[in-house]
Amino acid sequence: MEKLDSLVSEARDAFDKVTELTQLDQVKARFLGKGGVLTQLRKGLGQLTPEERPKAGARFNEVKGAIEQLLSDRRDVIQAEALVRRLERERLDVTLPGRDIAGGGLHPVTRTLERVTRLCQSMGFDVADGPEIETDYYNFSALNQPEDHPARSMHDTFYIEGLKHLLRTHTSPIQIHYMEQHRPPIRVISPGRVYRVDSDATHSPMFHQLEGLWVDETTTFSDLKGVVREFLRNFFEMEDLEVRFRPSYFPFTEPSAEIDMSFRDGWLEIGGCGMVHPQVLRNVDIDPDRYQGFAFGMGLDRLAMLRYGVNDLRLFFEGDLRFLRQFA
Ligand code: 2NL
Repeated sequence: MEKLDSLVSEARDAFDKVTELTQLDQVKARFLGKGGVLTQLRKGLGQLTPEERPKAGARFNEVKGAIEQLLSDRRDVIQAEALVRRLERERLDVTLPGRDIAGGGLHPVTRTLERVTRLCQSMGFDVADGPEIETDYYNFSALNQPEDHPARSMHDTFYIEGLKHLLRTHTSPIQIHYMEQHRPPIRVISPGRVYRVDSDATHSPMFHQLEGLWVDETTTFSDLKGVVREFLRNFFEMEDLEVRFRPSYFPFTEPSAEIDMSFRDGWLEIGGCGMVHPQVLRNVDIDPDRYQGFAFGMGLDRLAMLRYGVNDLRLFFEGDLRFLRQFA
């Protein structure tokens, strides 16, 4: 029983040495565990005489209670110290100025798209959208593009799982859908992303087009010239901008022309146009003997490059914020 007296200070010393909760459990086992010192001592009580036993039992309980109290106190201290350390580590200086929220901005091609959309709406055009994955029919056949036309080759077109679906190579399929759903008079523009197997300083595999379509009973080539010229003069805010129509060929227009605009000392090709081919009208169940119309197409990225003075198309699609921030 003498052992009981020194046990409390022995436990105090052992607990005080511990600085981590996990270690504390090990030391606790040494004193209070199944194979611990106290359990051994309690077994020894059985060897005492019945007279000795009550006093020794009471003393045993006293010591056990004291050790349990020491353990619990030490645990509180360790936890409190850990909390102080953590608060110190995670200290927040609430007086620091906040971080700026980076201001976003519209992409220069998006700004151009919104500008041409607004402009065409003011000229009475509706705005239509459509899927970027198209069928061969809407992208080619409906537009009078023959089966053996070079644009249909794998070389120029991104096909998707076979030859039936593809990424649209122009925005014309939007207008085919539109003509299937609307009857003349039709005045619509279709800006959007298009895709071609092509990549260099002036060609990106993804680029943007703007197409316009006007179909009515008396719509003529001179209406086409007036609309395109007015559009370009408004877009570039140049009242004396010259526009030139140069004979060309597209399967979906007849006659067809390239659109050139005056630029520095010469001419710059900016798009193509023509009178909608009678077969295209027939394909959407519009009678070509009663209706006629014109269509034009331009590269939106090209318009954006000219407006903002950018000389490499790829800069638009590399996602370099140092470049893009200049337009926000
Ligand atoms: C270009 C040339 C052009 C069209 C697009 C068109 C659409 C329908 C019917 C007939 Cl639904 N034509 N679109 C016509 C001529 C030229 O685009 O150089 N684009 C960048």
